[in-house]
Amino acid sequence: MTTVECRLRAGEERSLAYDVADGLTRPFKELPPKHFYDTEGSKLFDRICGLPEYYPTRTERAILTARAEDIVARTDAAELVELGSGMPDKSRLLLDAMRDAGTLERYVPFDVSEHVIRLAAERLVDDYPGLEVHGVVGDFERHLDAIPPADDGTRVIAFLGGTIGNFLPGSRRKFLRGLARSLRGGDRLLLGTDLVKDPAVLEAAYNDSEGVTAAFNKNVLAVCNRELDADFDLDAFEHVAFYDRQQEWIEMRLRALAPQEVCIRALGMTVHFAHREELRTEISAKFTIKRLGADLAASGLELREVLTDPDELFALSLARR
Ligand code: AVJ
Repeated sequence: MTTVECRLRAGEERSLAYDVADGLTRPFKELPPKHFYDTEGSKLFDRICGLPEYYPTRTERAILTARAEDIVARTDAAELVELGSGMPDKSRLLLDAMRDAGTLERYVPFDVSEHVIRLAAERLVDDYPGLEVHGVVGDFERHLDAIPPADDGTRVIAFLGGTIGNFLPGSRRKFLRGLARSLRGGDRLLLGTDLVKDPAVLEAAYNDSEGVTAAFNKNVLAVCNRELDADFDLDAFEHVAFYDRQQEWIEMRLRALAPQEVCIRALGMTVHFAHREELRTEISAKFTIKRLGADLAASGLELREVLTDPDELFALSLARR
């Protein structure tokens, strides 16, 4: 059985107009990374996930493949809530283990795209007989309260892929506090985080040789052109990605190659870029286990277990209230 609850009205999907008006009038221009993921951007992201330099996706999948059974045995999970689910290829590893353990009852995918949720739900109810799918269409920064109350069984809330790294430290803890509130005693948070490592390895992952990440980064300008009737020239910007060792995060920016005016007609705005001026488009925080534990603790969560790969590139953690 499938239900889909919709917290986003059409058009409001990604609050782009507000974020552009706000972000491009700041003294240091910036746009939040959630606007990367239109149809084209999601395709580019899928390509990034398959790049030789981009280790997080395949490493997380390898950890899940090796440990899903173990995770399920430790949690006895009847229900999997997945934030930013997209197409649930990784969640299948968990759902398989839950089915095999005989505990699987419900899957709650949470995503901004209603289309993606309906498609995923359709396939999953076919593949897992008896599975209840309760989709939530929403923005997990604003609509966590739309997660349905848990049944009797244990619930695992999964936030995979390292997307937690997109939050700045303060809002990261605030977000985790919100998640903590939707966990009861036996429930667990399953969190995927990219780990601090050799800066050369990190920087290569965001400066791939095929230029897919560069295209992904610039695509946010194409999103503005289409959605807000803007006239960004994608060739007038270059992709920049570097590791900030102090902050322990990757920063992606777009650097203007010449001074220019960009007209954003839907907002009645003209934005000036100076020569080499940079627009910040993403931060992607990298974690040490110590800092992860501290972030969780500050948010009312206890780090119970860290699962990692042999090279300690990526971590999957289990935490509880
Ligand atoms: C989806 C946020 C985890 O930060 O590595 C990939 C997005 N940006 N390449 C990341 C991304 C550039 C990705 N997350």
